[in-house]
Amino acid sequence: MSTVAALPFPYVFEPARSALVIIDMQRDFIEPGGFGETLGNDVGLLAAIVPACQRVLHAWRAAGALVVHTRESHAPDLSDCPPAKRLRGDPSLRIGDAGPMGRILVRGEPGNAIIDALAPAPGEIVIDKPGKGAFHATRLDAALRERGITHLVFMGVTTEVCVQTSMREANDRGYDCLLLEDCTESYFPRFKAATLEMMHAQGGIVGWTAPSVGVLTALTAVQVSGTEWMSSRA
Ligand code: TIU
Repeated sequence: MSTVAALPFPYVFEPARSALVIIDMQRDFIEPGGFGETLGNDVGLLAAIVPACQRVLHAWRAAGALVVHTRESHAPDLSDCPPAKRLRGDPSLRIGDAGPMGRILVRGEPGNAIIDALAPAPGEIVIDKPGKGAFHATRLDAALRERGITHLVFMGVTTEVCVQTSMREANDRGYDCLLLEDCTESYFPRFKAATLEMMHAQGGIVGWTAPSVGVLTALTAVQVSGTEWMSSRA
């Protein structure tokens, strides 16, 4: 068992039963010309968390524990994009329109890729999700249960949209969730702060939050044998 100093109290996890879930670290949200910018956001803020995310990803991989990446994305024919999502608001380009990095939020387009610094490695799970939450209309829950995963450590963007939605979905499904404070970001700093606070309020009503250093320290002592989460792979 590993223990991390966290709010509202220490987070205890077994790396062999835990997954690192990296939410939507895609060019569409982090680089100019993508979905985030079409919504009117300053995407500059988000790139600042990449080094901290990289440190955790490398440590998690070195420990041999499971990594999950998600991408917010839609099929090229937009059959999985509800009109309510495509038509909402007044973006400069809508989902499916051609932008400087290809069609906005469409699977396989350059802008939809995970940024190079956090690119998935062979054997890691990649989930394409049409919604904000990682569990809605995806195989994520089944993939985690097949591998005996009970604890999820979250990183990614944006804190109050896809990260918060995914962590709430996970909490309702019975996972113990930790959000790494320096590995998540919002276009709105006050929304990030409010989200962290509301996650761990009321005795951890949604889960825990902590700086990543505790997880890095805990992982230095860990080597998952490779027979645990991998053993139930199809
Ligand atoms: N707009 C915004 O803050 N986020 C999203 O649309 N998606 C994710 O958070 N990934």
